[in-house]
Amino acid sequence: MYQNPGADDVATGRAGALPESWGMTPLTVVMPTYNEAGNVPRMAELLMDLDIPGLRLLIVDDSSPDGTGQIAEELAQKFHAEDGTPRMSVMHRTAKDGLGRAYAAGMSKAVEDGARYVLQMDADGSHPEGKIAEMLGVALSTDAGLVVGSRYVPGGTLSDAWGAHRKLLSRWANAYASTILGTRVRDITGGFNLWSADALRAIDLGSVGSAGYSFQVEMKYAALRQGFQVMEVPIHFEDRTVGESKMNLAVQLESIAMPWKLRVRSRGRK
Ligand SMILES: Nc1nc2c(ncn2[C@@H]2O[C@H](COP(=O)(O)OP(=O)(O)OP(=O)(O)O)[C@@H](O)[C@H]2O)c(=O)[nH]1
Ligand SMILES: [Mg+2]
Repeated sequence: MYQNPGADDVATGRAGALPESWGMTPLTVVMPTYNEAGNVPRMAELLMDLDIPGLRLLIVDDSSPDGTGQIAEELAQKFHAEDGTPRMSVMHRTAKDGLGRAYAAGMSKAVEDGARYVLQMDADGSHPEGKIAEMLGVALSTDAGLVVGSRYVPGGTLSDAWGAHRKLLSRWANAYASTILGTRVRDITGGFNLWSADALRAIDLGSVGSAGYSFQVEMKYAALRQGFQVMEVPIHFEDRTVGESKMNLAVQLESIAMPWKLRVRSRGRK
């Protein structure tokens, strides 16, 4: 039986206990990085310290000028499973090619290598690693194809460091995409998502068009269109404290256009 975390655990984001066999489930965390040298060591330690022995970490680095890829390689030497196999690996890509493309490449590799579940996670500490056990527990106990770490279900919260303007913009962007697409996922723009390998195979990552942040919306819409059950688990979303944001105008414009593109495409298929 999956044990629900208590109210305190939900508030603090601490891990709920998973049955031993569930903790052995092959789960790969895919983490795209671009200039995250100040964050990657801490993230790797946090993930490896979780009581989830089946968890592996795949860093997808786009040749970060600050040496993130090399730092990650050195870290990867440190972490091994009991049978001696590596728990952490690094995929090196040649150029900065967008968060969406990095995710598509890393998630495909994770599924090819045998992951049963794949978790998307940013490297900047925004996503609570203490919620991973709960998300995996929900996936295993409900058979959902996608479990969203959600800022916008009851219990979900945003960093206090975000001013009212930024909070409103985030809410608005989320409402914009879900209204155009007619979906009921509360956090459709969020980037902390656990996928079953079956859902990822059905979606076909090679067919995903988003280069940047609209990847999150495109993927969730594809899961819904394929008929997969989607669950949402409340999370607290922290602000980045180390390093710089990679958000720029080009990816913002892509995010504005993408819901319309997806809508037109899906109507064409009806
Ligand atoms: N490999 C790769 N990773 C990227 C790219 N763009 C962003 N990332 C990573 O994707 C994750 C999310 O990017 P952020 O810059 O934190 O985006 P954000 O969360 O919208 O922005 P902040 O609120 O400023 O943190 C981070 O781990 C980045 O390092 C890219 O082009 N390639
Ligand atoms: Mg961030």
